Formats: sequence, structure tokens, C-alpha cells
Amino acid sequence: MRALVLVDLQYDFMPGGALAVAHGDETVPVAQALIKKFDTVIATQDWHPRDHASFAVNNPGTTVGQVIEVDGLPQVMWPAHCVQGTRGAELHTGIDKRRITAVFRKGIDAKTDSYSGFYDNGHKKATGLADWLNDKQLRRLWILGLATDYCVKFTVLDALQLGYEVTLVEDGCRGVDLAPGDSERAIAEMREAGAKITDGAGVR
Ligand code: VGL
Ligand code: ZN
Repeated sequence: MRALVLVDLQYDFMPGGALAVAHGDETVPVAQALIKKFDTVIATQDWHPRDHASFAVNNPGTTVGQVIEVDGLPQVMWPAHCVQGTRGAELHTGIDKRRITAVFRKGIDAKTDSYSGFYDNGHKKATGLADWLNDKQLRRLWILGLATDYCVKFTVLDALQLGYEVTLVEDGCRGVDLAPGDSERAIAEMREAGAKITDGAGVR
């Protein structure tokens, strides 16, 4: 059985948002068209407390885009984004929420970032997504969303490592590209790890 996984389709990652991804809103119609083809639709939601360690404002002397060490892990400094309860953290209304079967929130612990929908960046704590999928015997995942080079990439790599069959819906993704080419490299990495790559129109 299969599931569609929508990664972080939240206003802060859309044009005009706090951590805007160029053309991020173009993922929404791709997602909405696919939603109708799946019985099970999962959404992940970046859901940070205001004092989250990934925000540059919470690490005096740092600037956005800089990489520092937090708890022994490299951590990119981001603008404050997807703060719990704010509009920027909400899922885009172009996504029919009635068709979302379950939402998994991540990045809730102030000290730990979580790009993947499955684990925090240190792989210490699970979000519950894998248990949920396994319970329903969902082994084939179609994944799209924001951002290609962060949350989509780490969600796909974790899914592959956990033994799911993964198809990346490439036209349903857009990347941050802090360094030019990051998204292209992320897609190559996902493919090399075993992900199939398709466009939304190729999904039956
Ligand atoms: C993301 C950076 C920080 C993402 C989340 O959704 O890709 N990127 N938090
Ligand atoms: Zn975040």
C-alpha cells in the first residue's frame, strides 16, 4: 500500500514567507493534483518554539546562512520561521486539509533541529511517522515539498534507509540553494541512494 508525503508546505517557505523558497508556491498545485490520487496523505510540519536553536536571532553574533555547531552537530543559521501557532507555520490553504490523513510535526524541541519527517538531525528521537506507516502497512511512498535540499532530502534518505520504496515527485519540490546547485546535488544524492524520480503527471 502507498502513501503521499507532503513535506513542509507551509507559508514561511513560500514567496513572502520568513524562509522563502523561490517558486515554493509552485509545489502546491502539484501536491493538490496528487492528493486526489492517494487514499493516504501525510503532511509534515516544521513547528518550532520561538527560542529554537536553528534561528540566527537566538545565537548572538551569527548571521543567516552561517553554519555553527549545536550539540556537536553542524547547524545552519536560519531566519526565525515556522514558529508554533503563527500563520507562517500553517499549511498552505491550496492543500485540501480534509484529505490529509495525518500530520507529523518536527523541530519542536528548542535545542534540536529536524529536517527529516522521521527523525531529528541527530537521529536520536523518532517523530512517530515510521511507526504510523508500519502500523498501516504502507511501504511505498511518493514524496514532494519544501525544501528539496533540506527537509525533502533528509526525509527521502531516512525513508530509504528505513526500507520504504521511495519515489520523489521532482516538479513538486523547490530548493533553498544557499549554494548554487544544492538542489541538483540533493536530487542526485537521493537517486543514488535508491529513490525513483518522477513528475506529478507520471503518477497514476
Ligand atoms: C527547512 C530549513 C529549516 C525545510 C526547515 O523545510 O526544508 N529548511 N527548516
Ligand atoms: Zn525549520
